[in-house]
Amino acid sequence: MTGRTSPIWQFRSRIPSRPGRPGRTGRLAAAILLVLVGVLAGCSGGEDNPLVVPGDTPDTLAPGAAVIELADVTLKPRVVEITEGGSVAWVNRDRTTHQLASLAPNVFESPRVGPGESFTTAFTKPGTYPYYCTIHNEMKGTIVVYYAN
Ligand SMILES: [Cu+2]
Repeated sequence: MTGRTSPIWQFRSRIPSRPGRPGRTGRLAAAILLVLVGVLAGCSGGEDNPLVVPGDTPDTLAPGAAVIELADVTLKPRVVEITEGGSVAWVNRDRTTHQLASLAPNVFESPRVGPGESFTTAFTKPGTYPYYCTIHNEMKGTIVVYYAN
């Protein structure tokens, strides 16, 4: 196995080796990486949320409120993270009307939100909530609600 055959190896090889034992450290890194790749491959697919990578949790607590701008028939941002009990406000800065609804039934559904209007709702239960615009189905976003502690 040489560094030229694997782009992944080349990436890992940039991590500084301990002086005097460069070869061993490199092999260890490659072995760990192979295990990680295997684990990640095994997790792909299924009902897992592709937007949340295991271990990829924020260092700081997510805010209790988020604001999403509706502009140019897009959601800005598409993914927001809040804590349980927090709220999300959609502010329509577009020239057209939008209506937001959770993909799962009965989580939330806004009335029609016209230009200059906004809609706010609270999320009391931790979870991942995909949603879309019922008028422009290509507008898709996700609300991630974390436990408060
Ligand atoms: Cu829309």
